[in-house]
Amino acid sequence: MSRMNVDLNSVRTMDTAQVEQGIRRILEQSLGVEPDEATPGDYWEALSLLVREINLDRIRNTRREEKDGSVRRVYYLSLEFLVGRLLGNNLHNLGIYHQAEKATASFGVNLSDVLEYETDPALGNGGLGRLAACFLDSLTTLNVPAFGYGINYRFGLFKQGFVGGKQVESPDAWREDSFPWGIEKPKRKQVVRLYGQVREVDGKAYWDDTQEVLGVPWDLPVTGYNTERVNTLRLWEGRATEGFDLNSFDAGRYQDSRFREILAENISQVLYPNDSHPEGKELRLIQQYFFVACSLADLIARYKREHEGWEQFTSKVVIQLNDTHPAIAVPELLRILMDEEDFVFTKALEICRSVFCYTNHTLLPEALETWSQGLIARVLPRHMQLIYKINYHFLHNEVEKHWPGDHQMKNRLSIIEEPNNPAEPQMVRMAYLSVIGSHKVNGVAALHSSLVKQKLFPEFDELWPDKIVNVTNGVTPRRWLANCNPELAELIDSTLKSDWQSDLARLGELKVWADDPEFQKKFARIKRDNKVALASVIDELCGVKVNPDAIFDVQIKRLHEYKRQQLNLLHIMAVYRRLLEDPDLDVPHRVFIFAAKAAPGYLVAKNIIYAINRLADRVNNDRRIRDKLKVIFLPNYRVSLAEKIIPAADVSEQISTAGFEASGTGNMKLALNGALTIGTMDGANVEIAEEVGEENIFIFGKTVEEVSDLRQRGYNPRDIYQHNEELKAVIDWLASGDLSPDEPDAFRPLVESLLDSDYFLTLADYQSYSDAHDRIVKAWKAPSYWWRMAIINTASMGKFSSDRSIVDYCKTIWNIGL
Ligand code: GL9
Repeated sequence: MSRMNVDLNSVRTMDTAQVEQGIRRILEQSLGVEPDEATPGDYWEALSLLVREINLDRIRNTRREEKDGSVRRVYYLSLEFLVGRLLGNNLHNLGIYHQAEKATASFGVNLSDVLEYETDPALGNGGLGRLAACFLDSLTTLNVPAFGYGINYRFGLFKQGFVGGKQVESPDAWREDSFPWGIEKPKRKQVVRLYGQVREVDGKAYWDDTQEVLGVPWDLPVTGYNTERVNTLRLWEGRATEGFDLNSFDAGRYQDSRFREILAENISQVLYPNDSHPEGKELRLIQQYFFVACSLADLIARYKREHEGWEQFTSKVVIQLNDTHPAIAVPELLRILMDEEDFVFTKALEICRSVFCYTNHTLLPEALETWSQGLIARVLPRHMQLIYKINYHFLHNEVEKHWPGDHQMKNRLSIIEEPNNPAEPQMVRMAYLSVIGSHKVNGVAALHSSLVKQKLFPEFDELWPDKIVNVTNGVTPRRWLANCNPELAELIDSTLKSDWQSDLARLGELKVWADDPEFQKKFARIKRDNKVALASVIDELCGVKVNPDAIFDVQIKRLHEYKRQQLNLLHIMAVYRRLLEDPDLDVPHRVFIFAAKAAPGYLVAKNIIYAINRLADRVNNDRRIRDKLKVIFLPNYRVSLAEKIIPAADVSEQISTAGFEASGTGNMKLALNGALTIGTMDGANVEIAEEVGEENIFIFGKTVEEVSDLRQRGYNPRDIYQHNEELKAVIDWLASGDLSPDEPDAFRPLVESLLDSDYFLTLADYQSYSDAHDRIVKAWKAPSYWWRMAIINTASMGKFSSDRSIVDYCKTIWNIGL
């Protein structure tokens, strides 16, 4: 693997005076404003443009270095990249954050105010998209030649507001704000074909009469920590192939030409806001194919510029499929190899299998993508043929060889799912296509990967015992500690005197300080400062004053029943009742903080948001409980808000039903910043518990085995409801309409979901959860004990750096030596 060795020391050592000169030059010459008239927004723009100049220099150097083609490149295909704001992160990676701080101060402006002017690109739904962004940061930091490929959505994830406590969505037209990071590359545009039909002549397939759209790339620079390398995130935008088509207008085919334009421009308009069930819409399938086709054509063109022939393709290219969203890449590469490059099928499939790998991010059955055979055949007729061909080969050679004569097995493993009812369409299972087309499949945490083997793909695991592997997720310590919590980063710097940011395992050395009263004091002081800062955000956004000496207990993630915000809600209702019964109760003050977006069509999730907001209204205005309890729902959760909440959290709620959260990554970010986890044995919580030790985490609830036993025995939530007095009281209260007098039945969807089926076992885990909270209260009352645990949590998070995840991918999946 080639280590970059480009001399950019002049940049690395840019001093305050140079940054100051740069800002002045750009203000005057590019933005046309005098420094003393410039607004903080102008400073943001000037500083961003300065950083952009540096990045562009480095991108050119990176490209020059790689021209000899000696390296294997990683191509990370993902429909989502939740990159977050880039200026602060770039300054940090370039090693000029402090210089920029001083330079802006010399103009009389505060850098952290300046950074707030950046729009927060929300090109993802949640964990899956944010993971892709952390991975790009780590790939670059580790000097791995890599490209991210995705879509440059005009509208990111919707903005969330509350009206009377209910979620309302509005469009996020983020590109209307100035955003100097993206650079259009019209020369690298691609033509994508859709629809049409396939003709066969002499055994060769021709895909004709297609509609064509253009993909135009926008490049975002991806900087790494302590490296000169800058990788590229290439995001495609749909355009019409030509403007107004006079020929078809003359021929009376006006509609055809308009259709092309409308189709093309719609492709990259919106990110679909569902986090757990695919939207079976034609446009979504087109989005998937569009970005896959552009990306494959682009990477093949790059390969051809650097190499003769196809011999080296599999040793120079590896393509990671982020979930099944880009799975159509398998038949697309097959099509290119067979129809355009004249490979025979078996050889083409072999090539596909050596370059593709697939990451599974969820076990939720409703989240497993399928497309109707008819839809694929209409939009991508050649691809549907090739999927049949892959399937035939797989079933009649590979499955037949392993399970001779077993027709049931062929049915089970077929890429094409036969409907139970013949009136229903045949469905194409994208996960099976991904497994069959890849050389490795990975889950995202140890528990998840073992469930992928045992529950999701047991037959594939038997057929190919080495194919399914684990790579536990990670988060970048640059954004999620160094940038978002500079005070803690400084304390760690001065304590360890080593570069923990590029070797997070070094945090382990902090453990010797865990009992040191002086160190504890500093650690606690920093947490308090961060809580004061968050308190002012809360006041600004919610108009509620919270006490920074209270326990800040946070649950921040998408709203989903399996994540069980409703469990948190029921418990807070119980705490409130206890306080009403005895306002003198000797308990610490507590602030429960939520932030979460619900998919716009997910009614129960929206109902939970409404219930929390209604409860918050009641609790926060009740003087009887003397501020001992506050409930906050921060609107419009996004990366930049997470960066403010995480450093201020004392308690991290990771309370999913065991077996449902594939990994979680917020759990890692929060523990890294010294929050104590209350969590189930699910996802990466299991590994967090292993790292911090069970005495430093509050584990509760049923395990995966207990969940499945309980289901098998037959679970009736009403049994628990009848026998748990407190739980019964809060559910009755919720059902009574007391929290929503204007709309007495408002919470019926939630109450029914809890009492009728309780699929996610909220009631079954309630008592154990409530007991775990009592243990938290007890621990809080002994500060030296609490801060010891918090320090041990931070010190034990070394494993959860995304650098470690990327090293694992390099070793076990990509065959890249570091
Ligand atoms: C997810 C899983 O649910 C998380 O547990 C996991 O940490 C991430 C990253 O691997 O992937 N899968 C998934 O579809 N989402 C995840 O967060 N959902 C969203 O991104 C909204």
